[in-house]
Amino acid sequence: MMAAKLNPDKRVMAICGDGGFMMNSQEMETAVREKLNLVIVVLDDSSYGMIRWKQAHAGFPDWGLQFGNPDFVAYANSYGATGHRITRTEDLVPTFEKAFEAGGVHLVDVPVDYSENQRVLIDELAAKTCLI
Ligand SMILES: Cc1ncc(C[n+]2csc(CCOP(=O)(O)OP(=O)(O)O)c2C)c(N)n1
Repeated sequence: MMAAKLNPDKRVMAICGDGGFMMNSQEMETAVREKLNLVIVVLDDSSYGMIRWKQAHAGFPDWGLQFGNPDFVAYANSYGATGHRITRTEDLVPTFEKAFEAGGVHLVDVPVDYSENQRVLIDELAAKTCLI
């Protein structure tokens, strides 16, 4: 929010996990009141995803790391911001473009799928960095 405040002519995007976002989401009121130009991306997996994934990788039971979310589009709209939901990958960039062009505070709800984490972040990364 401060980046947007200090740089009103630049495109500012906040990329948040759904868990982290919901710990401070009431600050959308400030962003709207301050008339900021800000695009908030919420990576929506209804979990503390990285913790869940790391714990699974370490062999711990999967417990207490999933939660329900509000309807993020309705939630953003209720603050006077503009909510968007991505349902197709090809809509992602055009939605960002439209949000930046419109100005004001936008929330973009982006469902994410961690099922490829093992392949991308462990197997392929290790191979590319000669760790195996
Ligand atoms: C106020 C506060 N409480 C708890 C934590 C511990 N913590 C660090 S990351 C995390 C989970 C974040 O989940 P999310 O934002 O959904 O990110 P994901 O890993 O799913 O992308 C938590 C609970 C924290 N950093 N701050």
